[in-house]
Amino acid sequence: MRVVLISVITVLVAVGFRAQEGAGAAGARQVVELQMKEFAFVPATVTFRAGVPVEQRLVNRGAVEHEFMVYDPGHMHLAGMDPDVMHRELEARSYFRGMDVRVEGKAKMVERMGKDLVMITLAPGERVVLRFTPKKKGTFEVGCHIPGHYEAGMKGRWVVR
Ligand SMILES: [Cu+2]
Repeated sequence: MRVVLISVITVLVAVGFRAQEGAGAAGARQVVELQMKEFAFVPATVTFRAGVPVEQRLVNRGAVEHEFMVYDPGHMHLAGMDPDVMHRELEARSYFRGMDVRVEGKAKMVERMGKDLVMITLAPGERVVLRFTPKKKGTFEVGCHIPGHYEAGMKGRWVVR
């Protein structure tokens, strides 16, 4: 059992995460902290294993508010796009569509479309925990679309293997 656990931890640490053994029969879970600041997501790439429950901590360590959205950017050119058009596009392309995402903690805003998580806005110092199990595999984008932030480099990669 110890050898198996160490192997799991080694794999998850290798892709940039701390892993903790879940309580009870649930088994492994992926614990990730994603920080937001001016103007970046840290780390710039987060990688998940599909099918393994995630505990994602999202923290705003900046001095201004920031948004967290995850979506399939496709071939869209987001820079310069009309903000309302872009927001609707990103809602439709949200990674979390059709998923059950729990958000715990105080956030300035948690936006859902129906039951689907679309966006989380955090004021400086706020932190939340998201719990979900990723299913769709691929490479997606994390972005903050408060005017000027994305253009200043506030985006990251969200990889599910
Ligand atoms: Cu931002």
